[in-house]
Amino acid sequence: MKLYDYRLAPNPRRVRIFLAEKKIEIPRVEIDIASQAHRTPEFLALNPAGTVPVLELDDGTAIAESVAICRYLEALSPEPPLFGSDRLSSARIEMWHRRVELELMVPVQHAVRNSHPVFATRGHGEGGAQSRDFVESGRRVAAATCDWLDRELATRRFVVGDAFSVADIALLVAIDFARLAELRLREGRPHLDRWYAEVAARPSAGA
Ligand SMILES: N[C@@H](CCC(=O)N[C@@H](CS)C(=O)NCC(=O)O)C(=O)O
Repeated sequence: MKLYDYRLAPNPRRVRIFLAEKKIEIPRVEIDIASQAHRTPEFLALNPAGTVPVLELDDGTAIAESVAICRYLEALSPEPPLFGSDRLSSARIEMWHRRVELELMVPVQHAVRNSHPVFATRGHGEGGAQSRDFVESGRRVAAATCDWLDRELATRRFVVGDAFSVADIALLVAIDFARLAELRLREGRPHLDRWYAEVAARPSAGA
């Protein structure tokens, strides 16, 4: 197997952290998005969506989408379980993972894409212009979600109970990525901050 990766991007980081938690080591191929390496015919043949991460299996099969890749790795190497260990924990992890993705990662991505200079011509406005509306709504939704998570994390160690899971990975990556939009999501949220300190100190966080 090998992972098509980009060091600076959030979605490949989710897979790198997942691999590190599983203690799986595989070769990485750096796809430099900044120089359009994800737009070459070779890469588009692998993933027509033109996005990283992509996991390429030994028989040449390509799996895109970070969660699909993590699901494959979980089936390949079930320990430690990061998608839950029984039907209730699996359902709760799925619930929170989706909330973190839809209510935090997506708005954070909207804010970054419409404010960071790297995306100057790839915003959500007319002709790829950056849109202040997307920045404002992204910031508002991300802040509201983090208020919610702060209240939740007052009652437990990780996003779901006492076990680190794929939902924690998504939350860590979203919070770090938000800094590109000048969003300091831990500020004024003591429980989220306490959670962050523990999760960011795991060796996998540097993967
Ligand atoms: N839903 C996909 C999103 C993949 C994605 O958007 N990847 C970004 C990097 S984080 C990318 O490749 N962007 C290419 C571009 O901006 O053109 C996943 O979870 O893997």
